[in-house]
Amino acid sequence: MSEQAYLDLCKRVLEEGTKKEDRTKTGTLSVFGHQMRFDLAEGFPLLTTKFVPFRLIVSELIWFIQGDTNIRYLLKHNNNIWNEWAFKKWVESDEYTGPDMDNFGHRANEDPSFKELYLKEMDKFKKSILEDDEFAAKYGDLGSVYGSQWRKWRTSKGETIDQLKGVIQAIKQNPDSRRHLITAWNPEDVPSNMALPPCHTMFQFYVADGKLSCQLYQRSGDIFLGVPFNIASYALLTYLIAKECGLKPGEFIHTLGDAHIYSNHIEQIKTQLKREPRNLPNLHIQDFQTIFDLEAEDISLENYDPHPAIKAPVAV
Ligand code: DHF
Ligand code: TMP
Repeated sequence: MSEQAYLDLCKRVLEEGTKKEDRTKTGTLSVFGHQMRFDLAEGFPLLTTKFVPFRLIVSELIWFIQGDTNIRYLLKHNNNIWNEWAFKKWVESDEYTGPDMDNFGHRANEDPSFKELYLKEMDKFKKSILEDDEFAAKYGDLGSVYGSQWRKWRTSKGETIDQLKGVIQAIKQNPDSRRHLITAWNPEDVPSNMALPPCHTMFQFYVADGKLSCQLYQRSGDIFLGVPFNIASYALLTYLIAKECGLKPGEFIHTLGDAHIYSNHIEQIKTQLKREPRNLPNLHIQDFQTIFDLEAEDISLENYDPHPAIKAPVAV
């Protein structure tokens, strides 16, 4: 059961992690440098020790694949995982005249009456993104995040590079190459030009024995919230590219830099660790020509039987 690699990471950080302050002022337990391996033949690596909302992972990945960086697409798919970072740009802008939303992440966790006010402002924000084209173009866009770097990397000559298309073509034409690499970390864009500098910074594909493997270097991993999504997202991307290239899925290797558990996620992780992992689900993908034509409805899971969801606040 390949979920064990994730549970081992949780245990390691609880046992060996160093107390470390962080940008969000939440506080973490952290280790530096950790590697997990998932054999994709064993099933799809979506955690079963808590419910992980697979449909959000699918719509986020399709958003990346299509080169989109505006949360409007996500909102249309009822996916709210990037809202806070767009909202932050809005409430910090000169045009915002509503109630003070300074430090909304922490205040919403601590003060119920502020939380109500915040949720109201957030609802207004979401409505404007969905209904007002001009507003959406200005405040829905997260900047040069993943979709933009994968599909439209800007060169010094003012041209763009489609890294994803290039790598898929290279896997088909020259599978043995050691250069099947995509990078999202553009030093020119960090930190001014993006909502959040990329966490999953670089990934590489590898073909051997008719199987496609992928290794990700993630500079920073929120073990309870982000990492389960990241594992499933890159596993899904590997399945999709393997299918397009006529290969079988091999391994997903997840290498983490600063791997941390936020101080307000410790109890949740302990609850999760008491649970018995179940069989992994299976992935079902409709036939397709290229991954660029895929829609969220083309991808589904079979036999996903997780333990109940566990809630936790996200550090903004
Ligand atoms: N910031 C931090 N501090 N941690 C993150 O994991 C993170 N991830 C980002 C953006 N910024 C981040 C993008 N990915 C959730 C999962 C992934 C994600 C953002 C948020 C999340 O909150 N997951 C909840 C369910 C959310 C829902 O159902 O809408 C979960 O319980 O998994
Ligand atoms: P940082 O930029 O200060 O490292 O903060 C980013 C936080 O978001 C950190 O806790 C890692 C987390 N994160 C993930 O774990 N996975 C993701 O995919 C994203 C976007 C963020």
